[in-house]
Amino acid sequence: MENKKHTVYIGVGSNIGDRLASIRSARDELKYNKNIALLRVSDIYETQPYGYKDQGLFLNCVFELETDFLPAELLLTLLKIEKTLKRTRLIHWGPRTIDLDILFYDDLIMRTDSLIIPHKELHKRLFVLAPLNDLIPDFIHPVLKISCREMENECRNEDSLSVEFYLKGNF
Ligand code: PH2
Ligand code: MG
Ligand code: MG
Repeated sequence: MENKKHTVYIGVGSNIGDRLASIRSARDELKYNKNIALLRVSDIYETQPYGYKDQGLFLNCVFELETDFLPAELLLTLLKIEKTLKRTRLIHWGPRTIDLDILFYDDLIMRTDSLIIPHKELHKRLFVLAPLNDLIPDFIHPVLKISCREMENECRNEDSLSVEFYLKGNF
C-alpha cells in the first residue's frame, strides 16, 4: 500500500444465477473496503458470450474506483470477492457468477505472470468497451495510444456480438 491514490477501472461480468444480485454484491464489497472508494458505475449491458459460445447471456458493466492498493493487492481483493460470491473456474472463458478484471490502473503498463495491465483483450471486446465508453470516452489506452471512443468504434465494425443496454448504472 502507498499514500498515493490511483484511479482504476474494473470490468464486471456475470452470467449465472441472479446476475444483477451478484453485480450488486461485488459493488458493495468494494464500496465497504476501506482502501477503496467506488466513484462511478457505468450502465449495465446484456451481452452475447464472447469466446466460448455455449453459455448464457452476460450482464456486463464497469466500476470506476479510487484506491491506495498496489495492483497486486487490488487483484487479491478482487479474487477474494470472486471467491465469496462462489465463483468456480471449470471452463476457461466459461460461465461465472462474477468476474472482476482490472482494465486500467491510472496509465500504468505492467506485465507479470499473474497480471497484465491494461487488460490484454479489452480493445477486442465490445462488452467491455461499451460500458467503459460511458465513463471515459477520451481516455487514451497507454499501449495502443487510441481513445476508448475510437476503440469502441473500431470494435463495432468487427464484432457482431450483440451488446444491449439493460439498466442504468445507479441500480
Ligand atoms: N467474459 C469472458 C469470456 N466471454 N463474454 C461476455 N459477453 N461477457 C463477459 O464478461 C465475458 C465473455 C471471460 O472473462
Ligand atoms: Mg474476464
Ligand atoms: Mg477474470
